Amino acid sequence: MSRLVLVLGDQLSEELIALRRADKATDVVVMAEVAAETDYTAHHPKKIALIFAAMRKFAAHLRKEGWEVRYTQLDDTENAGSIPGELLRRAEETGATEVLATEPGEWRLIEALRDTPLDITLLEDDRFLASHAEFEDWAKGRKALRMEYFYREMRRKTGLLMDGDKPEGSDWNYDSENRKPPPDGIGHGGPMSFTPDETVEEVLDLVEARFPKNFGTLRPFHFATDRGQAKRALAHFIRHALPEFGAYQDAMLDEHKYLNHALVSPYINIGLLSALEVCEAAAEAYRAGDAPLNSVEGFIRQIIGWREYVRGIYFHEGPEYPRRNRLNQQRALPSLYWGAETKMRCLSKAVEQTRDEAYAHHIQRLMVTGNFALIAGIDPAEVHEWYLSVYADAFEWVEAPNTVGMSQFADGGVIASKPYVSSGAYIDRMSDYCGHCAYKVKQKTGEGACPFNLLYWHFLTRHRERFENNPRMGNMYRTWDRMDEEKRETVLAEAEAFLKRLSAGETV
Ligand code: FAD
Ligand code: DLZ
Ligand code: SF4
Repeated sequence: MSRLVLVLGDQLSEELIALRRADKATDVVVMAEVAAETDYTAHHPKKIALIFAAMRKFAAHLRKEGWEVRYTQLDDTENAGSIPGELLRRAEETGATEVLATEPGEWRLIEALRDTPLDITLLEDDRFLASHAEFEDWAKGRKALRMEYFYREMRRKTGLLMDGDKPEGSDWNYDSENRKPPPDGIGHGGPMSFTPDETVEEVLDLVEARFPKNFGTLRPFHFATDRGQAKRALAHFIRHALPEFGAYQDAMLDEHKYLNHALVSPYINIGLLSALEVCEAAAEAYRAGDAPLNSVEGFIRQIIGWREYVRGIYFHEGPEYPRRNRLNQQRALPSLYWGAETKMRCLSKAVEQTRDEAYAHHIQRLMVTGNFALIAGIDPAEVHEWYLSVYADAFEWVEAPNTVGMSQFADGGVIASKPYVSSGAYIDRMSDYCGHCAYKVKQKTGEGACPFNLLYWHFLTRHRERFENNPRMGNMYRTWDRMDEEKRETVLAEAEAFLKRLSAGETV
């Protein structure tokens, strides 16, 4: 009797455990475009198109390799509308009662599969370097689960940038050489872009017709949608951008959306590239003398460090993690996140780029949109919903720890040892936004003062009880306490007035 083999839209890899365990001669692969997955959040149209196009091409590839694939398109009349529904329909059709599935990256879908009345074997997704058991072993007995120590374990485990049992170049982390402010003319010509082929065009037409109201621009569409293209995009990054990746990793430029970032997260997350092959390509560039250690180490750390670590945290902390709100912030997400006009140049650029590309790089996500939401007191559940929907690489296992934990401190410090908040000075140092802004970054109060300057202090005062004894934040409170009282009162009153205008939907 044949079994069904479930392949989800972010599991598009031939090496997927469910495919490795299946029998090509007798088992039937099930893939389905379904409303339950397109509608659990209002995904960016480019994200839906990327997933559907890559799913359709992967199904064609599997068929060429000799698999029987039952593929359901979103507009098929028989479409059951959900992954469990599609499994049940295909089970009835084929007479199969057993299903091989690779664990989904979201509790919601794991629970839905567990509730499906079929004999479903959920196999642990071994596209990740650390298994659940390894992460739990590492976490056991630790007071704080800090990424840096986990990362060193992953370096040892993979042997990446290792010189015997010592780190290459003798340090584990070269961040002190990174994070330089941007000089003029940095950044390569951007990531490789791909002209839509027939399959992609068909999907674009479908997405355009079915999701006209979702936030985001669908065309032009230039993502890689199969493994061959994703490998070319990776090679392009390694050659043209990796050498300067480290030095200007945190830079932001008004007219330069990608700087030296890779734009490989969507491809790794949906299975077109493996995390290890991406890191090995970077390590090879170092060995060949084509990229310096600070860049290569910085890049590899993001993947075998941060990426693996946040995935471990998501499963370690459990299904209620995305709903945490330890700072009890309640303000609704302002409409500027959905493209309403704002005079704040940094935010308008980050949101505009997000709308057009379904992409913003890490520092835009953390120190512009994330920082603003945190200091303005936005409800982290709404912030989480926004990040989950607007980025092409957003899947809950990776998005929620980054948003709820790292960016909004809503987990109370599981991930970050202090909140990532800053005044306008940080954005000014790392970008060229402020020069084009209606606000004045150097102005602390009064007409035209940068809102980040006001809200930063408002945040610290609101949460003084929680943070003033944090050893990494004492300096901030001492600076605040040294300001004369009248100035402090003005800052807080102006911050309040700003927040009132923000919540009233005025253009700020
Ligand atoms: P590069 O800067 O070139 O980095 C290389 C790779 O490192 C990335 O492709 C990615 O695979 C990995 N990486 C880097 N930082 C992280 C991180 N913090 N966590 C996990 N992987 C990382 N990343 C996602 O993949 N999906 C998300 O939904 C997501 N949401 C985020 C939300 C917030 C609030 C923040 C602050 C960060 C988020 N990130 C997310 C992490 C990071 O911003 C993106 O991985 C990165 O911007 C992707 O672009 P890139 O491929 O050009 O990355
Ligand atoms: C994100 C997404 C979307 C938009 N659509 C589908 C789909 O129609 N079919 C599918 O199998 N997967 C889709 N996905 C990816 C899933 O939502 C993803 O597998 C879960 O969020 C777990 O990571
Ligand atoms: Fe952003 Fe303030 Fe700079 Fe304007 S002045 S771009 S609001 S940091």
